[in-house]
Amino acid sequence: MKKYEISELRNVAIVGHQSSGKTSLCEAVLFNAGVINRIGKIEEGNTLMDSDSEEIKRKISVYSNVAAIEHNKKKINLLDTPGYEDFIGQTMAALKVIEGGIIVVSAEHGVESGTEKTWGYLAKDEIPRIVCVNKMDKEHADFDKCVKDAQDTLGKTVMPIMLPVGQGSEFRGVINILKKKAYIYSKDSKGTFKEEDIPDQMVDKAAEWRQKLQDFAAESDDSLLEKFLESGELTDEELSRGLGAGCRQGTLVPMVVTSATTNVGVKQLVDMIVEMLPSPEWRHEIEVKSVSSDEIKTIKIDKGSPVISFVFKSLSEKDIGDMSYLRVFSGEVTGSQDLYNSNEESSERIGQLFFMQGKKKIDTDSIPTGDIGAAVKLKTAKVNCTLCKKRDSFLVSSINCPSPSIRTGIIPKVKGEMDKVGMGLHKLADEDISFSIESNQQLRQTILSGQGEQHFDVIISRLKERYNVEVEMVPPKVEYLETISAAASAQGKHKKQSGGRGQYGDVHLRIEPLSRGEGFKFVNEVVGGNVPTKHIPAVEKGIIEAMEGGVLAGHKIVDLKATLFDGSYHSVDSSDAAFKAAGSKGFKIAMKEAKPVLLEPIMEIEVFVPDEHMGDVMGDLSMRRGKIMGTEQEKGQQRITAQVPLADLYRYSTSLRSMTQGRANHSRKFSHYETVPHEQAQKLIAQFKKENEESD
Ligand SMILES: Nc1nc2c(ncn2[C@@H]2O[C@H](COP(=O)(O)OP(=O)(O)OP(=O)(O)O)[C@@H](O)[C@H]2O)c(=O)[nH]1
Ligand SMILES: [Mg+2]
Repeated sequence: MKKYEISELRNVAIVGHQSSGKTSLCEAVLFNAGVINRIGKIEEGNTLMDSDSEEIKRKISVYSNVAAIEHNKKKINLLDTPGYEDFIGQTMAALKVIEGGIIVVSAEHGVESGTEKTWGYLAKDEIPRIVCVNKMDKEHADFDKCVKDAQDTLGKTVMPIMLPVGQGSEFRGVINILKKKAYIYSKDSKGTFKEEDIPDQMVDKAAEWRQKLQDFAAESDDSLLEKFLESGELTDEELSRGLGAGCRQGTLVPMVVTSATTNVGVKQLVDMIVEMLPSPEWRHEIEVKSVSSDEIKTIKIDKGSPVISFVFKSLSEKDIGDMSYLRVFSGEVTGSQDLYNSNEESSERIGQLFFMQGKKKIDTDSIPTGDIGAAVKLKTAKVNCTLCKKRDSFLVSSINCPSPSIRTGIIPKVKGEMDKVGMGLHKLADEDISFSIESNQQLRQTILSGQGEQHFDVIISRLKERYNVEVEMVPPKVEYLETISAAASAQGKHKKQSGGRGQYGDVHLRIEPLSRGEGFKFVNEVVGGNVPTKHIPAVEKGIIEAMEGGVLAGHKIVDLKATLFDGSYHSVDSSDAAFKAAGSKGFKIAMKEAKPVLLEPIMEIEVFVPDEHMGDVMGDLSMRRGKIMGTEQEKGQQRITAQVPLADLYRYSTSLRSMTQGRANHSRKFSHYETVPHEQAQKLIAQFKKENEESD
């Protein structure tokens, strides 16, 4: 593949709601550009972008994949992203390395939750974008509704630049409003078309939009405004220039229309990518941090600037090797170059380099400024690492990925394979920044935190395929605690006489509740040396050890004060060990009398939900024993704050998504511990007893 100057490049992410046709659209674009010689189908599992076994099995995109086309002397790197929120980590990685976005909308469904979310991500970074109304050939396709929907929910900046000729099975071409021409496609999905005059019934509509676009273009550029006021008309070239500038400044979001599977309108979409979306120079500069000084520097996006390349994806597979996908922000990455991984603080020798067409590798001796490629067999490069010259040691900021919102416990199907599972998971985590692993010693459970059920399914499937271990998902255990709700006193006497020196320790102690979070306090009130001072720390140690496993369900005991107020000793048989045992014993007896209770973790959650789903979400929260702390209107939706027991939040993300068609989301953080209500506690205690009996 030819190498392109920075001004000739376009890095574009294809984003949008699940199943809107992103991958199919890429397939048509790649076919028209001659990269592939037949149009693959999702149903047949033979598309270039969804070529991974997980994607073929599920018939959805799971990874962000890259492929490039050459069009009108420009190179377009397409990044096809998954629409399912479960794979948001992949989408966010793609958004880190592009300067333009195509938001694909289904012509049948209009703006959906995934449309709004991806629009939000692009808008936040002010990334120029185009809205593409796809599936125009579907029976219920409704272009006018899509325009209205987009203008109402995304904003008036969205304006059609193409109009459909026909709708549903009649959809056969597109009208370019700027050029005042119609392009009528062949019916064989080959993407060939004839230029024609705008059909009579569409002339007025096209003129109406052209007028609006003209007004907009004139307003966005002073020199055009002057011309417009003078002559009342802009040339095609002037109009296109004004609209392109508007798109790059974010004041205009052009809307185009396609059918990916029948390959209609796709050529005009690609024309618009080249004309409207910017080259990588658009960023002008990139902010980096120096590893040594934490100082922030801005580096000009330029061939002559220091090398700054960023790993946004890594893949380790038998058939293609260990690949690190690189976006070169400045300078140039060349084969046999010595670079430095600033995150891992280690040297990297660059070897073979490639441009990627899905999983197909095309050799290159360098990746120029602004371009995207991949390096093979880097030693330490993981997703989010910056590769640059050692003297620079720059760090590019990390991919902005939402923190994992759902958890599951996992256990190996074959006992004793936990180490193998752990190793596999850590390797997968090098490639996927959107999940985390926690080995909880206290609970004796490995807990995965991720983005959704499908995300877990893919991780588990990968573990089996790559590392040959099978695991099962189990509900994550909750870290309960125990405490007391009343004061109690007890004697603990440890006395043994078994030939030779005996053991003797005797203590009287009192325990009293403390407030939540106060932990443990030990007070010595012994008078007259009834417990010799040197053995008192042993008594405290005995109590602390006994607090490790509570009397109700074996959980750690917290929040109490223990006072040692009396005891007795034996001049020969008393020892630290005997007093420690006495301390433990006395404590356990007192515990039973002190009305022990279970404590459970309470999470503070924030739920963002559209007004119409508010009732369902509130009802569900109260079923989950949630206490609503407040609700307020924020950015056109409701923000609910609530305190909910962690035990009742299992699968919350999944049920929230299904209750709201994916339009709500939540975040959570630990708040405090609270007493478990009596009925619930009895169930937990019974369950603990049963598990104990089973393991005996
Ligand atoms: N009729 C029709 N079907 C389409 C069109 N585009 C896509 N489809 C179908 O819609 C389904 C989803 O298409 P994909 O290309 O996988 O959609 P996607 O947006 O990539 O999906 P995810 O990546 O999983 O979010 C498949 O069954 C496609 O064949 C279109 O323009 N017309
Ligand atoms: Mg897809």
